[in-house]
Amino acid sequence: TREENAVPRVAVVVCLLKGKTVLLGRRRSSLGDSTFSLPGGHLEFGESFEECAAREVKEETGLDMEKEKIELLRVTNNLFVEEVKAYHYVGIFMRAMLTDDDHREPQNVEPNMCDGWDWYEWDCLPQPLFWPLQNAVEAGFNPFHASP
Ligand code: 8DG
Ligand code: MG
Ligand code: MG
Repeated sequence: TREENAVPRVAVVVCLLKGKTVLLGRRRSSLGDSTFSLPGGHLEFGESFEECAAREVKEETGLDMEKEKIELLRVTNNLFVEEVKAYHYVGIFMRAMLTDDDHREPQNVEPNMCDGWDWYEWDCLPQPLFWPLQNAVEAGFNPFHASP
């Protein structure tokens, strides 16, 4: 059943690319537990998408990404209807890249929320993907080809 006061929330997620790979981690969360998802989280009041993306990447991986180099790729509308609760997220997919000479590695800063980060090729994504990410992939989303 829907909660009477439920509202859509904005989620900013980041496709952090390095060469031919993208960064994913296995979630530890009541929503999408044990599925692979992008770093990201909720847009805070007053933030730009780029600021939110940089903040979430920093909070979750320890990596400092310049917000000027983060770009908007796609917007999706996601409804999760569970037995007891419904969630409605507007998903803002951003892209940031590590250059080939940048050898910084992500740290698992929030080990209670993520099993750890790893780099995956788009043709060989781990399963299962977090549902909104799976949907985007099935709809043809590809952060290596998408242009903002
Ligand atoms: P915050 O408190 O740091 O703001 O949030 P979080 O604890 O990091 O939240 P999250 O669950 O990682 O992200 C917020 C919501 O974003 C999540 O519950 C559903 C939505 N979301 C998508 N797609 C993705 C995705 O690929 N990765 C992540 N992390 N969240 C996603 O719709
Ligand atoms: Mg998160
Ligand atoms: Mg977060």
